Amino acid sequence: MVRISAQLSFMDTPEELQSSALQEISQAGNSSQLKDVELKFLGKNGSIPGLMKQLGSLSKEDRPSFGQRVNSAKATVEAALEARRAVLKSVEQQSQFEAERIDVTMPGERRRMGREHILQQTTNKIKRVLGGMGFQYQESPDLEEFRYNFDALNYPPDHPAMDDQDTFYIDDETLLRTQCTALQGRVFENTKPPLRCFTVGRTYRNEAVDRTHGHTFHQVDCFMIDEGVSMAHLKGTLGVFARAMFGDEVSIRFRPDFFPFVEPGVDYAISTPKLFNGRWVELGGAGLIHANILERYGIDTERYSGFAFGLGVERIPMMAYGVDDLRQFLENDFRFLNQFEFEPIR
Ligand code: FA5
Repeated sequence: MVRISAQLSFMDTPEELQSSALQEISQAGNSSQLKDVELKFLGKNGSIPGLMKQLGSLSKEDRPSFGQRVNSAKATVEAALEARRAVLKSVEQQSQFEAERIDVTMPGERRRMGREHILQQTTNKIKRVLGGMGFQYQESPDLEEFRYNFDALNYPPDHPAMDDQDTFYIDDETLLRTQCTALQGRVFENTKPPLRCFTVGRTYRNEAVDRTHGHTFHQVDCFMIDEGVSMAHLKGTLGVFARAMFGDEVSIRFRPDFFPFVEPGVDYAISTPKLFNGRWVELGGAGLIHANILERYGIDTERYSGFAFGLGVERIPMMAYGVDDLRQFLENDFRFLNQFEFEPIR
């Protein structure tokens, strides 16, 4: 290319700039490099617009043709930029799609499923069994009034039996219930016989904790009042309950025991060939509801009588699975808890 003027001789011609630009455009590997090339050649201070600034120093005759050559170089570079931009954009989009591609055939992330705690499973089963026998489930508070936990249950004031249950007192009138039997007074206040109720819940005692005694444990308490209720009804009910929990081969044994709220009172144990070589294992206490309690709530003892039984919920899975330390139930160690299948207790 012939230089068009002495003043421009040290500068590139439009054609030279065009060809450098086209080369750099073809070499630009991504949009941002291409943008740099565009700025370099066509930007405000770019080299091609820079040529136009030289127009004033050209002769009048040279100006139109030089201007045309600059414009043509500019148009060619713009077109090349546009074409390269389209190519790079599609390549970049493609790789973005690849990076963001979701493979719907990949297995999903498996969430760890929780399961009901073994004591909850046991509680559910108890509710189904007793509910199925016509006992109505009732909630009662963990934070209980002294009068329901003791007075209403025929404990004479300062009776030593209260000391058996080392109690967590909140104040003189309020305590953490030591036994679910505390539900009785709440029901008898408001419900006329015939009635059948039960509850399952946490109980608290200031125990010297060991393998079979917790400070926080769970009890079932169940009672009914109707005409002619006897120890035979109690034993029959406990037999059905025990068979539902431990299987048909279970036997049940009553031995005399004392609780202020029953007369006669028993403790009861079960035995089955499948568990502990058929050894008797104590489950809880039971008896006929004391006449003092019925009278206290205006229930005609000539007509009505009732039974009540209570037992420790932990005892059931301990026996069903051979767990020898009940502290494990509340330690929340998954290695222990995950051993229990969902519907385990037959
Ligand atoms: C009572 O609590 C009576 N309310 C039961 C009752 C109800 C008798 C109705 C008569 C009529 P006792 O303190 O024995 O009784 O407890 C009953 C059962 O709860 C025990 O046999 C045992 O299975 C469980 N239990 C008692 N203390 C603990 C403890 N610290 N840790 C775990 N289980 C316990």
